[in-house]
Amino acid sequence: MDKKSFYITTPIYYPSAKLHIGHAYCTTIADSVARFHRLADEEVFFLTGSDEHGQKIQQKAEEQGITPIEYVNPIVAGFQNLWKLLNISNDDFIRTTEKRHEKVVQEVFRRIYAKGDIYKGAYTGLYCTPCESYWTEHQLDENGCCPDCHRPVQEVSEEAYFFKISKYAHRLLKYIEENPDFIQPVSRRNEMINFINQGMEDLCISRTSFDWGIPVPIDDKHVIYVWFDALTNYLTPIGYLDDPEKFQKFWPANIHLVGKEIVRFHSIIWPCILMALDLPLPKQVFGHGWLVVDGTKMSKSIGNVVDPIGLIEEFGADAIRYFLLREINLGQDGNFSRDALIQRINSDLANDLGNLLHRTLNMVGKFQQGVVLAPEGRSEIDASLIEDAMSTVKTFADDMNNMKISHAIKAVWAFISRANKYIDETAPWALAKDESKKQELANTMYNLVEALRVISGLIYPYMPTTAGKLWQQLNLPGTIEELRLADIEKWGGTPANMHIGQAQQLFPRIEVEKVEQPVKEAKNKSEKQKSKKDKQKESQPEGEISIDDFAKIQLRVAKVLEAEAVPKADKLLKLKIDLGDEQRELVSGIAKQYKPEELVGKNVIVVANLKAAKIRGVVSHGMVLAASAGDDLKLVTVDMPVGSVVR
Ligand code: ME8
Repeated sequence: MDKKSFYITTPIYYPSAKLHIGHAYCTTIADSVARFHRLADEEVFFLTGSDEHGQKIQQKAEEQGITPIEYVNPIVAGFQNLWKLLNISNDDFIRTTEKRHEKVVQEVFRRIYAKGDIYKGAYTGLYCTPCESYWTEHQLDENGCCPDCHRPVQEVSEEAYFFKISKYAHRLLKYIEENPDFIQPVSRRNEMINFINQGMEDLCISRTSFDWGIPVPIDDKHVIYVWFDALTNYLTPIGYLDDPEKFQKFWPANIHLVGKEIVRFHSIIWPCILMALDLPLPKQVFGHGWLVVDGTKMSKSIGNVVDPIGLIEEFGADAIRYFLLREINLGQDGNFSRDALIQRINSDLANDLGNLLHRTLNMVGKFQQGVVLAPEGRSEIDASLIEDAMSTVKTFADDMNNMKISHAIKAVWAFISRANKYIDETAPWALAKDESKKQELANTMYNLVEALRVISGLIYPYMPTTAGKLWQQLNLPGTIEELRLADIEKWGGTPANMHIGQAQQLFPRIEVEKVEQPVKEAKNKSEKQKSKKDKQKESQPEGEISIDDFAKIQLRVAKVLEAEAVPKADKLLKLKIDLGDEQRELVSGIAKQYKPEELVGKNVIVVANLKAAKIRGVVSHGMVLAASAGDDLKLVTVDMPVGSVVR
């Protein structure tokens, strides 16, 4: 049976400046969607590229005394390099200056002209040079400027070719109304309906005032106006003119993913061009929001442009990809902040995911000499883990099919937390001490490795390199690229008697320089959460927390292995503790009440999932519980095995 096909595009970017993290955001979204559909065993075509013509490029080249192609070549090479560094899996990269594209644009012009939908006229209008857009009077902003960039527009008058967009307005409106998924999110759809209802004028599609463009095939005084040229890129690489079979497979496109400000071009002008060509319309135009820095859109003039290459070098591509996809609800604007990025790396990647892998590999190594033994039977806890895994795969697939990317990631991370909790609930270190619990231990180890196998597939669209590392460290057969959704929709794909691989750190924890840092972040976070809390307040008396709030705190029994004073801090002791499956260091303010030697061997209770902080140069990873009254203070001790969960 033929595979289902899936065609996704990003916009083609202007080589007028270096790309910033906002552009990387758009391409990363498309990449995660393309990778998901490959995982779902579909035949995917993922296109990105560069939009190289137009007056602005010509002007910049002239300013530098070089030709336009000399100007764009190194910039476009920079785009391609960035996509490589970011692990973008595009199947083609289209440059609008390529011959293959010129041929298609000219043919599209010829066909529509032959049909009578392109005519020559005179254009007197308002033109925004930076946006390369014509506007009508009523579209301008309140200051009479460009409604997109708010810069002044110029009145221009010249001979030009026009495309009879007005002829298609009624058909387009009907199509939008009958196909609710065509323009997403809904807010953009409503905007477009309003736009069409205001009345559509024919579109000027040629210019004579510059020559950096594709010549109009019937009149070489004119070059084709950029949007007519740019939008047609979506037809070029899928064989519109030269490979009918390929074209049949991939057209209409499943998703044109674009920024919110260019939804209009994709959901109004582009469908009209397609209707004039008698081609079916794309299934969806999805308008994503902007990535802003401190609430402002990135711009060179403001000086808040974030360079993705520097970030990739510092934190790695997967961490950046994860942050962009997780942090921002697709369709809404989202804020980029270094602090938030570091917090995500530490809590979600190093802590949640890294710890799960590390703890699992450590325990299989320590308790079963590195061999994953065959499971037999299932406890209630096992069954609930498995049920959770399978429902997570389903949520993930549904969400990814519906472009709810951050929602899908949240579901995956909820499962990662669930698997970490499973370790606490089953307490394998205790099972390992009891010969009669050998099979129970084998089952637990199997389930953890199997959960990580499923997780590798679930994180693959977002963090392909990390997913591959996970796969390798588990030593699973084949490669992550060969894995298919169907393989993780069933529990039990990990072969029994498999030897696990070498454990290596996935994400080093990024040390927070100052202790104040987490305080500042916590403050920002608490401000953001304020309105949420306000809502909760209505149903929850002040000072009370819900059971869900309490469940966030992981309390565990730990044995103090070593204790020593922290230099130049008379209240602080540095403790080394054993949590059963790992050892850690933490700092505790108990030096006034306890001598170091009194503490060694004590079983204390520790907040195990407290965010790490640097205190007097020591990274403290957890907090010991103590009861205090005035100056009197006593550690909470308990006679239970190390690693036990306190609830
Ligand atoms: O518009 N956050 O090219 P472009 C999120 N050549 N997305 C952003 C962004 C930000 N801060 N800044 C830019 C063009 N983008 C045309 C497209 S398609 C046939 C022709 C996004 O390089 C922007 O929203 O100006 C747009 O989708 C894309 O980058 C390309 O912008």
